Amino acid sequence: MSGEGGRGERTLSIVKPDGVRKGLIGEVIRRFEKEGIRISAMRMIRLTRGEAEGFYAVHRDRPFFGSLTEFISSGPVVVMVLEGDDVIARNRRLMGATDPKKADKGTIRADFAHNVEQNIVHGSDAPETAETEIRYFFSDLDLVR
Ligand code: DAT
Ligand code: MG
Repeated sequence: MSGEGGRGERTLSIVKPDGVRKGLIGEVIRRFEKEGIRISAMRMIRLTRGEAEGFYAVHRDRPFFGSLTEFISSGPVVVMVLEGDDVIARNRRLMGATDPKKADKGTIRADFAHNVEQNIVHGSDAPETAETEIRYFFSDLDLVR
């Protein structure tokens, strides 16, 4: 599948431990379905600290890395592959800004996030990172065609 925009674009979504704890798995999925975003793979897992550090390796040198990886490994998460036209940007719009105080009204983070760290959902930010992140959790055999 091409990493370019348009048809068949895909992205990784995660309902983070706070989203699972708050009972928001269904709410997040409902928002995807309402937008016509297709889910082509989905699994519930609990990341080890090491797996969380691998996933967030790009943020290794940030001051919040320790706290972020502790949080993301603090409970089960739901990892999903989303597919559709322009789905990377569409998912980012549904999520809202990283900091819920700056997120647009009606976005997942504005509606439910506690703060900049406990912000309910993850979404890939570009085609290259989407492919890397999908590979971190899923093989081709996991993806519904
Ligand atoms: P996003 O999740 O919107 O792509 P990001 O890639 O910049 O945001 O950061 C990844 C995660 O790291 C983010 O969801 C929560 C955490 N994070 C980012 N900035 C932070 C900060 N200033 N303080 C604490 N955690 C932060
Ligand atoms: Mg990011």
